[in-house]
Amino acid sequence: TEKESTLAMIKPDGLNYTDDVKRIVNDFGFSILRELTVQLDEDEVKVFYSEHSKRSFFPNLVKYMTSGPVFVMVLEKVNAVSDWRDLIGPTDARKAKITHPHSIRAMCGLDSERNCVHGSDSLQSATREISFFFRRIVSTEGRVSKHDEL
Ligand code: YYY
Ligand code: MG
Repeated sequence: TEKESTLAMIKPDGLNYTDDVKRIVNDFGFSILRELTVQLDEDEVKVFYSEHSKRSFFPNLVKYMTSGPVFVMVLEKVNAVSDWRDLIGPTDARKAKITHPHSIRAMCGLDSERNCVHGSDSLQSATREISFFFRRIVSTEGRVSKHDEL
């Protein structure tokens, strides 16, 4: 069983929960390979979320994601992609509060838009999203090599 890397992000309205999220990251055995606080601009959000560009919520998503800095982490462990998705819970934080009360979105999210955290949905997405933020990290099969320099 190989280690994987995934991209975790705390969205602008979740930054107050950074310590809580990092405690959960550590408790569940993830290694934090990279951390970055960055203010995204509209064009960057449009690229990051390009798969949703035709959705009616897209303009609001771009507004929300540019409303302040985000905190990004590359997390590594066996099964990192699906384990992180399980920890954050369903997209709609209102639903998360009912069906996954211990999830991160239940803790700090508000609704299906303002859901306070992101997690890559597949190894392929993880590779794309990690290189979006950390261009000079070369990843193979979703795994970030610790030997690559930033
Ligand atoms: O992967 P995940 O974040 O759980 O959900 P997606 O369906 O990929 O949507 C990405 C992002 O878009 C979501 O985190 C918030 C926003 N969004 C929204 O604003 N309103 C919706 N009805 C669905 C998604
Ligand atoms: Mg998604």
